[in-house]
Amino acid sequence: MTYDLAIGDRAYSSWSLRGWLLFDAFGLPVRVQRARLYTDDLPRLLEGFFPARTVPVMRTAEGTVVAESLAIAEELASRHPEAGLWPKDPAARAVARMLAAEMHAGFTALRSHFPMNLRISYTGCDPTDAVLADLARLETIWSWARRKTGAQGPWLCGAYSAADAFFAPVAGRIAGYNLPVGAEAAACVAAHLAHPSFRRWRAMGFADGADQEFYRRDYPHRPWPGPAPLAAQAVDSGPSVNATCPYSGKDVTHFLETGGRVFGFCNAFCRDKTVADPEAWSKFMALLSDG
Ligand SMILES: N[C@@H](CCC(=O)N[C@@H](CS)C(=O)NCC(=O)O)C(=O)O
Repeated sequence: MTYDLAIGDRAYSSWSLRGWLLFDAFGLPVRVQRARLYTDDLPRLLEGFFPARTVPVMRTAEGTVVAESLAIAEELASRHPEAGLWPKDPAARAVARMLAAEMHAGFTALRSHFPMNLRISYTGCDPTDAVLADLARLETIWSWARRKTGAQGPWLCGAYSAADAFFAPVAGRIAGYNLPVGAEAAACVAAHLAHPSFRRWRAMGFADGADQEFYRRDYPHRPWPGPAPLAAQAVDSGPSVNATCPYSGKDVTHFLETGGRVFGFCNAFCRDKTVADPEAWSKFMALLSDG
């Protein structure tokens, strides 16, 4: 059973990130259709997902359209109880549900002052009092959730759950605008930035097209605080170590160079997402270590 999921630009669409993580981080199969925010592409894409107004929106195998990230989480959890979207323990599950719902409905100052932009990290951003209040609330409920559920690792309710997926864009904002949080929240942010699904999403976000002007800010830049990607660059031509694409098995047409070796892919998107973060892609890393 495969789902269709409509999303916006990966670098900028925080709700789309939540929606996609509900599949990717829990091993659920999904076919993605993407449209650029602020263009006619988005309403055009949504025509196929009537009556959705926003992304993310999914269509189930039997053709039912489910918009709203919280509804997507609940529907997937009901259909795939084995996937572990919510914690099994009833008390931890209640905490996770509350956290996701509060994120869905709140944190408006943080969201409007610091829109998610996973392509860059700024510094010197001077959060307003309203943003600082949102960050304090975030730290309160994160810490409460971890204590309440006895979470040992960095995630909010024990194992990674839908509650963590809901806060992944906030982690992106804290990283992207260098927002002040204490050590416990900073560890949670670092775990998001290193999470394999988050890394793949961010890498694809660099391959989605040009920067969106709406998200450009004048703050000074700093290096992205997540794992530093292996150095790789797009190159015009082969020959490459491999004759067929590590992802599709088709003949290679687009190339990247890393560590003095050239590797091929069957399209620009797959080449560029690999350039952005080679280690995010296990099939490429297998090729790199074999090649
Ligand atoms: N409450 C919705 C919010 C979705 C949302 O606002 N998505 C934005 C993109 S991040 C969107 O589709 N904007 C297009 C528009 O509002 O026309 C959810 O949980 O999915």
